[in-house]
Amino acid sequence: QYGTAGFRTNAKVLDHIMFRMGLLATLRSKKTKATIGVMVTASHNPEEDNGVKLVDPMGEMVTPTWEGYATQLANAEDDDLLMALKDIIAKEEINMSQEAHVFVGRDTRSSSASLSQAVLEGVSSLGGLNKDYGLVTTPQLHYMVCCQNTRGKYGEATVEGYYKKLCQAFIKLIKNASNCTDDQKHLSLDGANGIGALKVREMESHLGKELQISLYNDGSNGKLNYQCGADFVKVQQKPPTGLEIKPGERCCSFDGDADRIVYYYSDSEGKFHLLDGDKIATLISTFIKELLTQAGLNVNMAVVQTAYANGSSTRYLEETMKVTVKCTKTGVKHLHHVAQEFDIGVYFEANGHGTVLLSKSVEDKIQQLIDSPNSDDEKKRAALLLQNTINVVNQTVGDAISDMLLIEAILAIKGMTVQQWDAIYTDLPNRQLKVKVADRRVIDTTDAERRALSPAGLQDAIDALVKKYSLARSFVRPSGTEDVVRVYAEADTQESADALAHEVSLAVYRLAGGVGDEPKPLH
Ligand code: G16
Repeated sequence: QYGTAGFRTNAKVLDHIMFRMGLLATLRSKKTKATIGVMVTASHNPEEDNGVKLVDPMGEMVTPTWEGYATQLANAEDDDLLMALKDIIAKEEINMSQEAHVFVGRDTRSSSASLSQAVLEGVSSLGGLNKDYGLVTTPQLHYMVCCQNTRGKYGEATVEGYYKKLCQAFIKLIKNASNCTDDQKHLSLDGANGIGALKVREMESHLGKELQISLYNDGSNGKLNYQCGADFVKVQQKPPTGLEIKPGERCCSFDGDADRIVYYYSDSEGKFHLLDGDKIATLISTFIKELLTQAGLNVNMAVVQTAYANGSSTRYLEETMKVTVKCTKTGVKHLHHVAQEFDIGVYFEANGHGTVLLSKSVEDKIQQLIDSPNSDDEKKRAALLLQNTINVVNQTVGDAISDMLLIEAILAIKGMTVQQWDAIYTDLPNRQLKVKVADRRVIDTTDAERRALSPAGLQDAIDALVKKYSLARSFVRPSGTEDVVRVYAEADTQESADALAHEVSLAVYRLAGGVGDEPKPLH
């Protein structure tokens, strides 16, 4: 099934899927009369896995109907492939004489080169024209597709153009940071031994001395995502191996295809502090809201989260910041669409995957303020800051590089340390676990994945367990990228969150057909 972010499984069985996604991207291009993207990556999954994500014309994820076609094509027997293609062509009334253009990119996995070759062959066998971008981050490919289809209005469809746009905006933003010391300009970055590390190296010369990055896990000797990267740091709640973490110093981790980022530091007692997607959303939305007030702009803004959002973050956003908060199913494709309903939508998954969307009308209002001779200095300054914020953001999809630049600029402008950022609110202790079951599709959920409809008795069991703890919450959902069921629990203490997560894992194991050994307690 075309899952949370495309197809993902062991790289050895993906050849035919890749070829077929080349075919499908070509049909999608003919249908939309626009360039389509195909990214070969399994992002946060282990090195042995691979996968593929399709990118629609504006740089967003492919639509649900076409996800369905992707699933049909992937599952067709060889002999039925032609029929499956003809079926899509008929249903979508595709003009096969229409030209097709497909951009292809890949991550650093050893399997990615040959798998992307299979995509390219799929494209050319339906007469499509392709451009192979080679090694790029997933968000860079999304960006390039959008630039191409907006005829350069969003930027230049090259990696160099991407660096120039983002870094120029970052440098303009950082000029507003008075008294920023060299120490504050320093950041330690864990590149997950993946594509993000390569691309940060490439970008560095565009940053001048405005951001000094010490790069760890740059792929020169470690294994991709192994005990490092954003997913490891978020789920394990500990620093990655291979990164020297000095007390008080700001650090961040990218994931395997650089579409997620999390920050962290260790305090003087050596305690690890994580600043995840929820803290990032809070920082960015606070900054934007303050600028909107200074600029005198009244626009509707929302923060979009998933069930994984820490209860404290939702409470802070709603009660203290008085911002609208929406909750969707996991997967940025869901968050993106809800964020589009607002003038400004800040969307982040707790795992650090997210971005900011600003409507055309907000962009126009900001431009009017900049151009108007009647705007006072404060309004003009705020409008310029908002404009550069827009330019540093990759609005097509969550982007670790773009998010990092925006976060660094905000901290510098606000003169805020990572500790002060962390202190905005205190996370409720939480735990995430995985349970292996025979068929994860037996779990069906509702209410943005916060409640389980099946198997019978599971939700009642979770409700009863949650009642035993204070400030507790727990849910389970089948992963869309790995063959596991994910379990999330939060409570007033780490011991309670851990115990609850374990008890819920046991309920999943017993009621949903667990395989292997029963989950063991964490302590
Ligand atoms: C992908 C999606 C994310 C999602 C994550 C985990 O991330 O793009 O939106 O949160 O998978 O999904 P699941 O819990 O269904 O496995 P990535 O970074 O791996 O592409």
